[in-house]
Amino acid sequence: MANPLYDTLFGRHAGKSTPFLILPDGTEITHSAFLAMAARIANQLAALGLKPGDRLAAQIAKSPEALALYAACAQTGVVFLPLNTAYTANEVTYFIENSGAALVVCDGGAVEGLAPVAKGLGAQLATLNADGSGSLMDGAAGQGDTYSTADRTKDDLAALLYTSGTTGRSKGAMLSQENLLSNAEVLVDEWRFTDADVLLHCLPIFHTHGLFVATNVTLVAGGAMIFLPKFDVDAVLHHLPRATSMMGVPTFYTRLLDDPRFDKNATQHMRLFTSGSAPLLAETHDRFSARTGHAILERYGMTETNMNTSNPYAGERRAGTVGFALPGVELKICDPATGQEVPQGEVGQLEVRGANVFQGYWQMPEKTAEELREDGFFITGDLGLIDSQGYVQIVGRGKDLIISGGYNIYPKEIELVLDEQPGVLESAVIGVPHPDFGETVVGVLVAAPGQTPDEEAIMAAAGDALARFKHPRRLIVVDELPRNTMGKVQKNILRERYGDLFTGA
Ligand code: MCA
Ligand code: AMP
Repeated sequence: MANPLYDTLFGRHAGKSTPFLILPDGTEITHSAFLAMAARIANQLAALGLKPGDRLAAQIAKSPEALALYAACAQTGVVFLPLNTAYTANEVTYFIENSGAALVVCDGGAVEGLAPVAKGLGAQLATLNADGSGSLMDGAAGQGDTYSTADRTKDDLAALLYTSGTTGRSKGAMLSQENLLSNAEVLVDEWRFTDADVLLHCLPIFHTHGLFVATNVTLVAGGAMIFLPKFDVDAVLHHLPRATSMMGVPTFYTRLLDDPRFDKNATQHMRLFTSGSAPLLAETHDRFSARTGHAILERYGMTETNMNTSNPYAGERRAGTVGFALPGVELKICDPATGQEVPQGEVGQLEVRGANVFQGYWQMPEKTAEELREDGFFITGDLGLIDSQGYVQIVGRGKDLIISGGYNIYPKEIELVLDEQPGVLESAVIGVPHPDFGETVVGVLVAAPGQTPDEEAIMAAAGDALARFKHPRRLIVVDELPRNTMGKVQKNILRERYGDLFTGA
């Protein structure tokens, strides 16, 4: 029986008493204890009737048990569908319905909202709380410590990760075992991870960065993770001495640089800091080098593709660039209109192909065909160029997307909510520079004739519909939106007009 994902990430550590997770209070969970916990959950999933290929939607806090649930899905062949804990019940309803999840695992506090939803959609519900308690673990406690791993191939689906779209509806990116494994193995080599590594893990585990890049890389290498529930400057400074490496979004690094305790002394033992999910300002890269002597290694990826490019481990890690295509990844810069490659050095849209590229969007063949070419190249929607030394630079986005603190926010989704509000004729949502989050959300509204939009009521309505991190940080009422001759809203003009709302520049 074979199961490439389970065998490579987890099975290989069977019987090892080496530490895998180091918790904030110093408690250690060994590789074998973690595998036993995962097997108990796997048995429980089987007892609940889950079969290979079924989807399991999980909106749960970061905990060792939550990570063991991911391992249990790999072992049982169940497709793991992790969800941002900030999503509202409204948002989660869509994911359960669209994925046809067989089981929803949520925090006990969310049961009231989600139980009727799950019932209505024919899904079972189990709970897993931040402290590891709940009905899932109650059931697992009575189960055996070993599980007969489900037979799977590298082409079978391992995970479904939802990513929003410019149309406002999220799409489930289907990731196969091969997509995840090939990328983790390449990154281990490129970034020289070994079993001596201790990764300071403070990213959430419901997105590619924290779940696949950080966790899978550590698992392939056989190292350990200091597993913090979330990013917090004091906690990072406290645990840094035991770490060898850290992965983060730019906000982590700007927040650390704002603290004078984060200096050469605190970081001299570190082997590697990586950054991604959002552009790292060259200025942040330079301040980091000056303060610590470390050059942050910036890389570039997407939910649909895992990681595509990386600055070199040994060569120059160049500020403002995302480095070179990873081994096994082909990257082209193309004219968005024709799909033809543009001459070297010119700006175009990035397209990528490789074993890292996803299988398509769950039950959305038309969307898949729009973004995944027949020859296997994926159209990223990012604009960039390749400089004279081969470094890839991301210079902008062809897609209407805001990245706030590493979370992607699609303006369309917010505009749909704002447009529905009483007193609002129409809206345009833009991202503007923000000193902490990189970018933040601003809603520009046009009032319906003779009416005055009630900003408080609008924000309350947004609260029910949208996760907190998507809420506009400012609403601005204008007489009309700037439009081009085709009638399209000129967001670039709005971004210019309101660009210094939060930076005061
Ligand atoms: C929290 N809030 C946010 C964000 N996070 N608002 C906007 N953007 C955010 N990212 C809200 C909170 O709900 C709170 O609202 C208020 O902002 C202040 O919270 P604060 O305590 O400052 O936030 P935090 O809890 O410290 O979180 C900030 C964070 C976190 C640490 C930067 O957002 C984070 O861990 N981001 C990492 C995201 C990530 O992993 N992305 C990878 C995606 P209120 O005060 O009103 O309650 S994967 C990806 O993009 C691709 C594949 C790739 O290349 O990696
Ligand atoms: P997601 O939808 O969460 O997968 O986000 C992927 C998007 O994040 C990419 O298409 C880019 O726009 C952006 N991104 C990720 N890493 C970087 C980076 N290092 N620099 C600039 N943008 C990035």
